[in-house]
Amino acid sequence: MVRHIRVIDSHTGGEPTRVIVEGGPPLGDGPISARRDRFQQQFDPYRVAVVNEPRGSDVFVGALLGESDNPLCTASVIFFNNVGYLGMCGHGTIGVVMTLAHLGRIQPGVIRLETPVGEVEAEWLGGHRVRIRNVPSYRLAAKVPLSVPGYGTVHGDIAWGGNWFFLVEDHGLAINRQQIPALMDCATKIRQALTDQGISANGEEIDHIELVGPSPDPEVNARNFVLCPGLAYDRSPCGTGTSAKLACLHADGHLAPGETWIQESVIGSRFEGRLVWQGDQLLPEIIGTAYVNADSHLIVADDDPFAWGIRD
Ligand code: PYC
Repeated sequence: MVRHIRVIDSHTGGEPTRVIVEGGPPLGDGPISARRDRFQQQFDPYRVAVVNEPRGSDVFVGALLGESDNPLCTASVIFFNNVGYLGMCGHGTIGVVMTLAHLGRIQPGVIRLETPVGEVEAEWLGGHRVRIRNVPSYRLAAKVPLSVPGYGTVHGDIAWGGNWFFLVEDHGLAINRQQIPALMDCATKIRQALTDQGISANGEEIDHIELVGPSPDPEVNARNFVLCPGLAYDRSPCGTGTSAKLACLHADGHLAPGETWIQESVIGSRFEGRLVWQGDQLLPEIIGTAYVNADSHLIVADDDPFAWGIRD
């Protein structure tokens, strides 16, 4: 038997998103959290086939487009990666919007998307630019001390931006491409130290590590290096990570609602971020660009020993 899965690839600031638009797992209907659980429990091989080697890589974020129960939402989206499922994904949402534009399913303007952690607003601004209004972000704890083998004690803020982040400034490393091996080592050890020392976000795993530092460009507010759950680093400035950072800045009195924050990634791609009031909620907004770079059919054939990908 041969299955075909149609996917559309894009990248947002260098970080890839692969959207399943046809031939995905038959998750049925019901609340998105139940469909995400069904994906994980009964159809996980689709995740591995789509984003892992040999078709993908550790860097890919996958997105399954589906119908939404909510008539106000254009679609539902379940994000996944090389090791599991994500609550939200900022760069991925920007990629999904450009994918919907590529398919001719949307025109420039505002849409709503349903994700497992809540509804998000997105606006195709025309061209390759997209604005997303994320779920509410907040800081849970400030300057939590953490002893990291080889690095001494560092301090991190625990913050939610649609995923859980540990944001560290006192890591002692420059954030640039040449330092990527050192940044990987430091962030991986921080992640392990959180696990070893039982530090969580009220019992939930903190699975994203964000190292923050200055950019050489005075027009940029900060650069980051974000380690994702599957131990790949985000090539984009990370939409949920930027959301978490905005929440920390606001909590410290360093960012007023409406003020712009330019966040740069370790490879130099940029997001424009700000916090905006929506009713009584302060929500993070991110503007970024994405480019569709493939529209293809994956072939999953029974006689291929790695048809369903290489599981991590
Ligand atoms: O942009 O939110 C994001 C993200 C999460 C993981 C990779 N990118």
